Amino acid sequence: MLHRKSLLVLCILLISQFALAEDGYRLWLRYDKISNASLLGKYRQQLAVPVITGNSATITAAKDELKNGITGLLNINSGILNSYTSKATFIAGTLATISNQYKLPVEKNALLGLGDEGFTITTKDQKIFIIANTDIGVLYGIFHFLRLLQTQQDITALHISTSPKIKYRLLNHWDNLNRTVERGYAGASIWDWHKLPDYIDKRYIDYARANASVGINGTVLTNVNANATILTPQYLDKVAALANVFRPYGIKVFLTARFSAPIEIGGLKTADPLNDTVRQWWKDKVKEIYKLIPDFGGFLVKANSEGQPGPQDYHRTHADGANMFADALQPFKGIVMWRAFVYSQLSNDRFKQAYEEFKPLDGQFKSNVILQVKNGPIDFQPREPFSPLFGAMPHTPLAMEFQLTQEYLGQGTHLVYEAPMFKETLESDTYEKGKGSTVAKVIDGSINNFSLTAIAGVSNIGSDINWCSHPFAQANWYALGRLAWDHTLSSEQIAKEWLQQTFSNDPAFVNIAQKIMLQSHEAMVNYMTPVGLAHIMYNGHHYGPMPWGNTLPRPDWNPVYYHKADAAGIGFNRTATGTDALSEYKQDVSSLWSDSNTCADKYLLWFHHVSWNHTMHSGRSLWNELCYKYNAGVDTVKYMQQQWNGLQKYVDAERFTEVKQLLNIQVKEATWWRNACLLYFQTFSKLPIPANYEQPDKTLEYYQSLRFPYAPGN
Ligand code: GCV
Repeated sequence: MLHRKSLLVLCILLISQFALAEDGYRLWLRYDKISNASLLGKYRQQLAVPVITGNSATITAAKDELKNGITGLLNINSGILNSYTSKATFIAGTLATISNQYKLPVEKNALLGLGDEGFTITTKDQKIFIIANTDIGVLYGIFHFLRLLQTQQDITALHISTSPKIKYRLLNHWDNLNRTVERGYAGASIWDWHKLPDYIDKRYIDYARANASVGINGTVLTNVNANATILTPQYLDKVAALANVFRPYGIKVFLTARFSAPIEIGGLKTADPLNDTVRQWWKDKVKEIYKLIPDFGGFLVKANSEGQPGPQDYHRTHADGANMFADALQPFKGIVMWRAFVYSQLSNDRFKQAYEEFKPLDGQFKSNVILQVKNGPIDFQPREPFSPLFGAMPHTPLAMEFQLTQEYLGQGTHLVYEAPMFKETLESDTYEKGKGSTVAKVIDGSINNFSLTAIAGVSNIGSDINWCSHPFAQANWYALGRLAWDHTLSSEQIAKEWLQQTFSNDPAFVNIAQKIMLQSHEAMVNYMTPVGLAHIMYNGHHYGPMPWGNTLPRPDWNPVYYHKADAAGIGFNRTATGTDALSEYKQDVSSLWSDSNTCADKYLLWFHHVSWNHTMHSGRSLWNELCYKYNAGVDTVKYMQQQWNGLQKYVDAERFTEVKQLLNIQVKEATWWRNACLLYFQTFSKLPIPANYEQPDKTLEYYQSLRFPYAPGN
């Protein structure tokens, strides 16, 4: 008897523990009850009689979301009505469905100007209206409204109108069909290809909700290092099942196309893009895809890069290759995202190669091709100057590719909020059409008048319960969506609203946690690659420092190629006396960076080989500046750790402890980066690390002896 009783108590304990589990699965869509009683009262009144008009899978999703939201946040059980009643306090729907039922609260033309995805949220006659031209606009409006509630905004007089600045707002998954994720640090791929199409994991729906909540409207399901199997009928059925789940949330699926697929799965002898049989093969394949997925988005292609096949295998150009896909997709309104991440070894500087290959092709791509360019010229380093292709291709739409997954940014263990890094690139001035021609304006199409615009984030999502492994890595997914919708939002605002929704609205928490986030990127640059260093990580898995790396067959895979440290100094001379990569930028940009005395410190070693005694803007010598920055990076992480530890009372035990443990690792790893790099560079500078800094407690040989054969994500 006693035994049964204690079993019962144990069960109740376990259940209540489970109910309180804060595993991060809910992301920023938590909808926990609002504790501020007066706000709760007002919100309840305003949502007493909610109406959502319309009738589609998307409107059902909008109703479900609002229902979920208000049940959780307001703890009320309002049924969502389908049509207008005079008692309605909240009305959402399309222009067409609302104008049938109620006098429009805003000018019709203003609404039409919001396009296919925009919406307005307006208060009139003490009622809140969410109106859009399409059902998906309504869903976006509902998510925006729920964000207002979750961040506890005043909703008494709302006048919001917004539409996305970028047309295609995408995640790029580097997910393989065997469920490994290239450069993924959050577990296995969320796509369970084996069980698809019959088994629909609940995660797929929550993934779609999360994306739609920040305006992400497309997903490339497969790795750019592509596998042709995804294009076989068996796998296309699986892709179609995912597309069916995502469609109500406005998310289109895209696939990566392996250039050699006609040979591998089509039995052809060639994949030459000018060969008629090959062209027909792709046309047939595309037709087959659209039959299954009528709103299929198109292809993302990595060609002639890092061993991937491509048009150059047949002495054709990237434009020939891209246009072959464009022709096949054009009848269905599909697009080709052709990646510009190429570095063929033929030139004297990897920095220059994408420009060298693509600039001459400007104007040669079909109108449904967009060139997808990484933010910097090399490869997602902690800090890069913007890619010189931005500003150099007036006749070709350019998409931005950011990397959310932290391949070079501390992988799964470092808290690094990436929005400041994204903003730094977006706000850089290319001077393409004079001052103010920012990268953001190049990619939103406004500089060259393109309507085909895109921004992509290499996904950091995996099967881990909290999706992204590090609780703060979710913020990078969130930020990508928010900035793709509106690149003028500030990093501060995005951090704040993410924290409020994900953790707590208490200003005592938000202010400090926001500071932690905002200093994290600069801290990481400092403890990894300060003053314009780049690409000094370990070979292969890219985990940890290896500035001494010099064993790979290609020079531009080796860290020593990038820093060029020697007895005279350090850095890569990319001025006219060096590789002249600077000349790929407009004169107004290159002149900012071409003189080592005036070049911004943060880019100095990107463009100059300078002596260890070079005087920096701080007045310190370069060597002392390196010591200063490396130490500042470590100190900031220690400070972040201290600040986080002070937040214990505001955060649930699970996530508090998780972040605390990860910050402990980050402090260790930042110290490792600092010590290994300074000790190595010291072998050239022959200068002491100033005594006021913590001295390395291990030898360079020790750091050089470390091996990580099983580092993840490779
Ligand atoms: C998908 C870097 C990464 C590769 C990645 C490549 C790319 O080189 O290390 O894993 O491959 O970029 O963006 O194509």
